[in-house]
Amino acid sequence: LDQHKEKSLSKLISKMLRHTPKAFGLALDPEDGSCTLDALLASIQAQPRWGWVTKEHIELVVRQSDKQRFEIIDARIRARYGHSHDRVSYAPADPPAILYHGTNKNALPSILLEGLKPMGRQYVHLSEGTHFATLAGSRRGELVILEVDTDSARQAGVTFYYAGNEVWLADHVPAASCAMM
Ligand code: HQG
Repeated sequence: LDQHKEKSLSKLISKMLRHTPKAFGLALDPEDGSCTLDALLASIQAQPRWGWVTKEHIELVVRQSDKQRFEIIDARIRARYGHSHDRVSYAPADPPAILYHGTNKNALPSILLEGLKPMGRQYVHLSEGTHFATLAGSRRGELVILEVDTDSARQAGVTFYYAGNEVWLADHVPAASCAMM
């Protein structure tokens, strides 16, 4: 699988598991957002130009994902994070004292005013280290990394959820809990 095809397949799977499963005839488990690998494979193969995909291709994309976007457990696959509204429920968890959020310079004034909002996704995305935050924030212009003080956010009523592999999620983070690095 060449790199271009691998990336396209990863994007297709992201779309199917995070955003519009129904448009692909895919029913996801309402709790964890998973489906069987077989169901995903059948839905991919049914797409024009994607008939050549095999289960090994999907496993390769899952394994190679720089940000561990997906996970396969017991022949079921799901996106670990990144969903649009109402797709997956996570158990609340205790975060480290500081989490990072990567964003861009243009979004900063609005974030410092109203805090971090999920925008088009189900949750705000945060990470334990700056690597993930850097990748996320570098996508749309000049990178800015924010430090989130999770204790103060929790005192303000924010619940944090762990999505695995250093990624944390929250419904909202007040501006008062965000500081520029
Ligand atoms: C910003 C991708 C204005 C926020 C990434 C971000 C990540 C505000 C953008 C994962 C705001 C939303 C998630 C406010 C937040 N005013 N802008 N009040 N609050 N924002 O893509 O965190 O590669 O929905 O800073 O790399 O960037 O697709 O969220 O810039 O891992 O796997 O609004 O998705 O992963 O953008 O990215 P997004 P995100 P994949």
